[in-house]
Amino acid sequence: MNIAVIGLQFGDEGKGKIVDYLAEDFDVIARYSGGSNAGHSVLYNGKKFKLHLIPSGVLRGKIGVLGNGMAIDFSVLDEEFKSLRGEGLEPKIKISSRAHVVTSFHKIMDEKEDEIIGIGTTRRGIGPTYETKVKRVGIRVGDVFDDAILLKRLKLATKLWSIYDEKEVEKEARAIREQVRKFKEFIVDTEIWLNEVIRAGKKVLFEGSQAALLDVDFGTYPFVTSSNTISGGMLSGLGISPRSIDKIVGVMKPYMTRVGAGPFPTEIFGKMAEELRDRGKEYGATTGRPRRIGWLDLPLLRYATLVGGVDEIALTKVDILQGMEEIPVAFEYNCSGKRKYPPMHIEKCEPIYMKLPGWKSIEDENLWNYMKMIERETGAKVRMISYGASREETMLID
Ligand code: 2SA
Ligand code: MG
Repeated sequence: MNIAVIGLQFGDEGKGKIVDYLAEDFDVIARYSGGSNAGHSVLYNGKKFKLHLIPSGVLRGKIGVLGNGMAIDFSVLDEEFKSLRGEGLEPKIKISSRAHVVTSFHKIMDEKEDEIIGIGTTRRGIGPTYETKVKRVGIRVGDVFDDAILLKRLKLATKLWSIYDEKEVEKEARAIREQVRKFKEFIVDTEIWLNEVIRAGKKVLFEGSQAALLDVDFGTYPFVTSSNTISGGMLSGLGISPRSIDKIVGVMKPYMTRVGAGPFPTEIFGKMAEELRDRGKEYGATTGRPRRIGWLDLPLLRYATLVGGVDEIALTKVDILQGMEEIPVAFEYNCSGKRKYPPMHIEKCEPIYMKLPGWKSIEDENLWNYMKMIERETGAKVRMISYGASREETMLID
């Protein structure tokens, strides 16, 4: 069985931990979208690792794939390698020759553009890298090994955005070459490698980054990331058949968080929000930004499980709400009539809340009723609950 793990909210649902937990049973962990905008926190041997590019399961000695759908910043990859090697871990990875390279010019553009657009991006150059990709002036990993192609693409991008002059283009080309060449031994046509591995019966875990509500097509556009983060993104982001994915697991928290700008109908402020932020350590793993906090939004959750084709749910961070008397949940929206699913423009909607009884422990019936409610509303089965950062604080449900 090959399974996929995706986020069902605005990111930071705990995908890193879930992937790490499941990784044991798999041979390969493959990422298909985003880049160093992602921050996956994983506890390993009592130490906390923040991974941005390398798939989480690699800590367990599995082979990690950085798929063609990714935007790769090799300076970040270098840092990540150094920190893992510092812990005596030698990451085994395969980097797609067709993934796009994030250059310093993409990062400059991200800063400049976000000042104007105001999405609140992570400023890691991800959006601009996908921009140059679809504009057909991007630099793929494999392009870096051809000097003429590399220079031509950089010059074109520079002309289009007038970021730097000719002299700087040469300097940038040298820097990119140097960074990417360090990883030469890991660069392959991952679409071929991965399909052959799948055909040979090896088990693959597909690791999502960001989340369904940040998907460029189905998220709260324009406040989204620039790639397809839902299950559909795996097919084009790795070059595999939909039939290679046997099961899709969605990860969610019993409350919600969001970093950056954009609509968040169930957002809360004040003391309660601060308390949950503290208890849940809700700060960006990449940027350290405090995350916005809100209650569970069922219209958005139903939508995310629907477009994500989610079969099973991993419910994380149940310990953070533990001890609360009542837990508010938005069951429907009121936006010129009641709605079960979100309309395109959710900022015009008023959430209609219900209060559910809180839980005092993992065994508490109220938690199990809450999970049944989620199953009823989404049609997906809750198969895992997580109640702490460590592996041991995870329960599988039959
Ligand atoms: P970008 O940089 O172009 O992808 O930003 C576009 C929007 O997507 C959001 N985004 C994220 N939201 C939550 N978590 C993310 N990863 C890091 C984390 C974020 C961090 O794990 O905490 O450290 O700040 C992530 N990556 C992108 C982003 O906030 C924009 O709203
Ligand atoms: Mg994160």
